[in-house]
Amino acid sequence: IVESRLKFMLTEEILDGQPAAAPRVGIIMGSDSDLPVMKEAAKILREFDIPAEVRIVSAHRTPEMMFSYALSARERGIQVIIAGAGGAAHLPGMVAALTPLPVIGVPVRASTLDGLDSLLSIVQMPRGVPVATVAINNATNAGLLAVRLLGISDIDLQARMAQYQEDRRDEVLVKDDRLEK
Ligand code: RP5
Repeated sequence: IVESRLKFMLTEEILDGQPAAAPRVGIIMGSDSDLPVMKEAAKILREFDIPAEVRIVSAHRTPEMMFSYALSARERGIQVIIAGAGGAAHLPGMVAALTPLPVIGVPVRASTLDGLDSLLSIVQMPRGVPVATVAINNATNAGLLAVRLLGISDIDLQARMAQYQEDRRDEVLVKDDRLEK
C-alpha cells in the first residue's frame, strides 16, 4: 500500500495529474530518499514530452522486484533506463546485467563519503556490462542523455535537443552581457 501510494504521489507530482502515455524511459531509484535528485531527470523528459515512469526499486531491499523490472522493461516498451542509487550503489549495474537496454547511472550523494562511494560503485563496471555514468547527483544530465539516445532515431527530437543547447548558450550570452566590464 505504501509503495502504491508513493507511486501515485510521484506520478501526480511529475505528470500534474495527466494520464501517462506508455512510458519510453524508466526512472528507477533505490530509495524514496533519492527522489529529490532523481526528479530532475523526470523534469527533463517532461520538457521533451517523453513519457516516463518513476519507480522505487532497490537492488538490496527488493532484489526480486529489481529482477522482474529489468527483465520485463524491454517488452513493456521501455527504451532507456535511468537508475539512481547511493552508497553501495548496485542498482544500475545489476539492471544493466539483466537487460539489453541502455542504462544511465546516477550516483546519488548519500550521507557519507560525499557520493564518491556511489560514483565508484556505478562507474567501475566490469568489461561487457556498460553503464553510462553521469556526475554525482546530476540527474538532469541523465535525462538529457536519455533524450539524445532517443534522438538517434527521431530527427524532430534531435532538433529539439539542438534548440535546447542554443537556449543554454543564449543564457550564458545574456549573463555575459549583463556583467559590468
Ligand atoms: C541506497 O541507499 C539508496 O539508493 C539511497 O541512496 C541510499 C540510502 O537509502 P535510505 O536509507 O535513505 O532508504 O539504496
